[in-house]
Amino acid sequence: MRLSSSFLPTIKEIPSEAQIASHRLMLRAGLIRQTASGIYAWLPAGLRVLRNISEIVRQEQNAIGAQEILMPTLQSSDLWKKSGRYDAYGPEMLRIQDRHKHDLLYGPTNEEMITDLFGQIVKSYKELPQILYHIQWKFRDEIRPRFGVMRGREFLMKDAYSFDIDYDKAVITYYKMMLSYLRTFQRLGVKVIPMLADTGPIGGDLSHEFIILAPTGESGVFFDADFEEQDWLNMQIDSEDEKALANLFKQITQFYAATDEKHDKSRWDQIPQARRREGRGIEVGQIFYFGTKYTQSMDIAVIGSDGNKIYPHMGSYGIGVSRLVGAIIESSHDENGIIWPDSIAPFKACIINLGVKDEACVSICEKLHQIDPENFLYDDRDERAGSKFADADLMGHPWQIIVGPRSASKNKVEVKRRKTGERIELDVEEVANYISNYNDR
Ligand code: P5A
Repeated sequence: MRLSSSFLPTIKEIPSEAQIASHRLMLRAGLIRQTASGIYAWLPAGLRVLRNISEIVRQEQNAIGAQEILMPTLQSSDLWKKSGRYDAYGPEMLRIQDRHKHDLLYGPTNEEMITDLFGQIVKSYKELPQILYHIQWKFRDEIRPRFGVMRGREFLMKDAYSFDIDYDKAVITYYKMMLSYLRTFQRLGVKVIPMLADTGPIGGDLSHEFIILAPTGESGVFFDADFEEQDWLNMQIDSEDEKALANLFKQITQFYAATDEKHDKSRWDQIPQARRREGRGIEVGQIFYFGTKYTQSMDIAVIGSDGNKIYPHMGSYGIGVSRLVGAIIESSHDENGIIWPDSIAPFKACIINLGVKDEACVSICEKLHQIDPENFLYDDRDERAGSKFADADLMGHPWQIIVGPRSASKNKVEVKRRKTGERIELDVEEVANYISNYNDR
């Protein structure tokens, strides 16, 4: 993509409406624009990040046998009246009437709809377990939308729902999802801590939030410092091995980690003072086990092996895909701009042409651009070097390939790693290999 003809508007000034770094950077780097309070349009660079995150989430859901579907954003109120949540959900739910005066709503979550869908299709215990998920926009009429996409009104969520024959199987699915989440967040390049959490309007008695530590986070958190030392993912767990899953869960939960709503002072006091960590964090995911809450209230059952009705045990599992864009920036930026993890960067590299009127520069840039025209952004604008560097730093491309007249005459370019600032001079022909074989120390 060529910067001169693209829709990638960067802003030099600091937007006054944004209170936290990630919101400021998302506006300045041209990822989003607000269209109404808590509602955002995603511009090309932002959309690329959203898609990259979704793809990693999708791969890790598929890897544990979850199946992707797509449910609509609009739901009939009838389902919610059955479960009893239509009134209970309160003013956060956006209620709409169609021309026939039917009550609709813009889905804040999909427990009811999936339970109904499951009931239409699955009739026998033999068809269990099932894990279904979609990646779809949600609407919650938050009283105080703030921090940009972190607490939006319309936001993108991955929500998965599981159906199991009994409690024992359902908790295994819960553990499996926890493993999948740890793998997902690791691939996204962020450090998360699963913390015991309150279940709120979703319900149930077992829940964990996945928290990225950040001083601007909205959740108060308490955890054992030893938690940060653990490397669960090196344990090589097979997601079909029930014993290994239960063991992972045991290992994780032996360390104290809780959000403020679930903080247990007596357990806290037993942790040596030096290991107690108190702080703030951003909730990028939450998982729930709520048993038969919805299957029973909506009377959705399967036939068991003895011919009797069984209400499947359910869980639901959310990842805030759009919130993650803000949360990742919040934990990965410096004074000059965003520092994208390679796995989700909108562009792998930016080719910075410092001599747009110099034949050698232009020809080298064109050649480099051909390595990967989709993922190498080409800054071909006739601008000052300083403002090109500033934009590349602001947009956070993992690599900058700097092409200036002096080195271009010797067929050389400079390659800069955004994360470390490390620079190296390379022959033009070496660039592709250098970037693709690079390992961070
Ligand atoms: C689990 C999936 C649920 O809704 N039902 C389906 C369950 N959980 S949750 O914790 O309420 O939401 C899941 C994740 O969505 C993100 N999120 C938000 N992101 C941006 N703006 C919001 N207003 C917002 N509300 C929730 C969070 O990352 C949350 O963990």
